[in-house]
Amino acid sequence: MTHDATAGLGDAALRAWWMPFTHNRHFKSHPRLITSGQGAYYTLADGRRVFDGLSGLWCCPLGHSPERVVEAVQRQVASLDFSPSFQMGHPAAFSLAERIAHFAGRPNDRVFFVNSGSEAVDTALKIAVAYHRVRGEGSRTRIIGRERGYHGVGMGGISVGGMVSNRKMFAPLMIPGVDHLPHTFDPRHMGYSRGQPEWGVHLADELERLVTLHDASNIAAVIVEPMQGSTGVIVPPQGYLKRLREICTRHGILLIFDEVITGFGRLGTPFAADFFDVKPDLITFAKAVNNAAVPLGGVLASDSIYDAFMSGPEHLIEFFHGYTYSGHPLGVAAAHATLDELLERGLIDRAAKLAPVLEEAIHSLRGEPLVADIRNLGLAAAVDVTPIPGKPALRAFQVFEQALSRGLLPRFTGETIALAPPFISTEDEVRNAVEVLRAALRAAA
Ligand code: PXG
Repeated sequence: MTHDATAGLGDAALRAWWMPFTHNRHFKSHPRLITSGQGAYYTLADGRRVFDGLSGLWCCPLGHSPERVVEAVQRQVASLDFSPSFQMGHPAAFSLAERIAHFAGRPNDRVFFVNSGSEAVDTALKIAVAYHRVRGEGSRTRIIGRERGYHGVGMGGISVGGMVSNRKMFAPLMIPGVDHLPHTFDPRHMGYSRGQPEWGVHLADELERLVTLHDASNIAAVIVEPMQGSTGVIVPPQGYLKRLREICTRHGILLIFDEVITGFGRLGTPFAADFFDVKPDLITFAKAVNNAAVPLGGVLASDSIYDAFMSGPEHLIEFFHGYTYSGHPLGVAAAHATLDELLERGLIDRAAKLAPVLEEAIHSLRGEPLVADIRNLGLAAAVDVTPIPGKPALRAFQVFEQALSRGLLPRFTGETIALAPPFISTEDEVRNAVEVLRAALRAAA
């Protein structure tokens, strides 16, 4: 008999899973279990349907179990479940790489496949450092990240990241030679901004200061999320990313956009690079690339970076890096189907059209109890709540619980509640999600 994984959970099972980024003790005494998902809604173990206010974890723009993705994965697992990608390859991974490069408007780019955002980040950092070395500039090893940045949980990602809780326990494991730009959030100058704040472009000049401090000849790359997602939808000031690009170009430093959240349409354009009209040298992606049906991520690298590696004898490996599951057939099949859906149904335009609806709605929460700031960009928004003195992060959790009991699953981290609905949402669903959040704020106050 096969194991019935959906049966009611006993204490022993609840005990066994050490859950990621979760308050395990509290969770296990108050489990919140999702048993199925369809379209923009999850069904919880008690049978209630809740609106998926964060598209899973920013990763399901098509909603849940979209037919085309389901069928593509089913077909794939029945015909080729796994294929090695070291010294062998399967056709659909090549055609996906080509499609993604075109989708990104970077048709000459090469795509390196990985299985998660964290792996994409560590891969991009390795490419950057190795790139300078193969060009004979091996002293360029430093990486510049940014405060409040989130780049996953690999050793490279936590080193360049800037969220203290993700770093403080692991100091001895961090890669050396990293420095950080200041984050760009200052509520005194940009409180309740709609879209990009007008204030703050000068913060990009901090990169010049770091170049002066370390010397460009020692710096390999700068990595930033074009819009900081995990730390609470921190939107770059107008002109900021363009200025980072100029400074990087002037000093021969590679610019990496970590688009794990923004890639594949979240801002209403294929990538944030399109939204901001800035061309990074490397782009990381994951999550929405295949609607998260199967873990998949990747790095887009400009052809000049790829070409720099293509020296030496042709029978030798050029880049000693890769994962057993790089280009996994199931992840690749899900990505083809996701791209079909995004493109044929015009869902990225739909995200762009929903963005002002979300903006109007979310900013109408200004003045509601507990609200300390509101930010938005594309189909993403965040509300900061006033902390409970001496109990960090508890307030946002209380608002989250109130929202969940009213049929909305938002995201809470720190003192922030975030929303990033699926692209298939209707305008009414977006407005309604914000009304539920309003009721939750009032109830939690
Ligand atoms: N880079 C960025 C910019 C991310 O947002 C990662 C890398 C790591 O991806 P993986 O696939 O290794 O988890 C992320 C992940 C949230 C939330 O609620 C955000 C992420 C993951 C889970 C929750 O903000 N971002």
